Amino acid sequence: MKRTAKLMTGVATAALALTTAIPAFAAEKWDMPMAYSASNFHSENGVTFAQCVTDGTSGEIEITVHPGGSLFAGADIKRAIQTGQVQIGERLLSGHQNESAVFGFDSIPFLAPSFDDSGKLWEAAKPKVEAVLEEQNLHLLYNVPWPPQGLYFKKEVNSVADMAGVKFRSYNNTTARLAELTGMAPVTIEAAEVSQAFATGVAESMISSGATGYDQKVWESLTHYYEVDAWLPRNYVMVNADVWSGVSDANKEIINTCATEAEARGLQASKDYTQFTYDGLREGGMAVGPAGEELMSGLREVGATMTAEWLEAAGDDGKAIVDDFKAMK
Ligand code: PCA
Repeated sequence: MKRTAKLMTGVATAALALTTAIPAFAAEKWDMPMAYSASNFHSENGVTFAQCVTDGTSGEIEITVHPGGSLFAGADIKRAIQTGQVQIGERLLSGHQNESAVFGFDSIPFLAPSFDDSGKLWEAAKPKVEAVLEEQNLHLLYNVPWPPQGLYFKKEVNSVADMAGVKFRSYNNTTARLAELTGMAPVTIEAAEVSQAFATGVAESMISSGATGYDQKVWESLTHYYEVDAWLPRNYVMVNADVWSGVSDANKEIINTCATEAEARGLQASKDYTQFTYDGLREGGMAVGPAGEELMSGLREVGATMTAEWLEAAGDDGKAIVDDFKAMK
């Protein structure tokens, strides 16, 4: 009897709390798919951004993050936002160079291999990228670079010749092309699936950041990480343009503030994560260090070919991005 009374009190309190919590407006719920694991710094940053929007708009816009490709796989996220299946989401735009070569500006080998250069390159590319996104019904909120890209193997590699025949996991056109030009066999695999791919032997190598290798515990299958600093690709958080135009000016301002904060916080996390994850790979048992001179010079040759190919594909826009970037240096 006593127990029932206690229970009823609990229910009554909960009901009361519910009534007072119901806001006077119709709250909008936005789903935000993200491709990378929940523990990845981009995903953690996205969760903080989502909370900032939910809090800042007093729940008028409530964003729920779905990390790890759980709602849409990486390759499908952009289309899901464009077509309004979701309101917002994050995607690596260089995965869509088939739509516009401009999206590949952040994956050109050795053009902007440091955080500093990558920031300048983004400044140069921003108007062009935003223009393409606008045509695709997308509004960019913020973007964050991955740490510099290096090579993972399950053997010692000292030259491009040592890469021949290796099964190579790619994540965009650039990485697939790199594989082709170095005699490797590319296979496209989402970051969330790489540990499985390495464990089963579907792939035995990749180019990526220390972050993705660390998140995916690749030391369980791989042995070597070579710092190459090839490029710093970016993740972009985009909102459907129709959804965005329906947002009140006050809420747009709040979201923009949250986005500016997320961009700065994400950049810092990316920088901090670089060394942290190299240390983590080492603790996992991998050999981590700079690529040797012979390997680097071979990669630079391949990089020159890839740069020429990108400039050809991206035409005047591509040339303008590279020229503007070089003028900033
Ligand atoms: N991680 C992502 C993209 C770049 C990176 O560092 C990946 O490997 O898919």
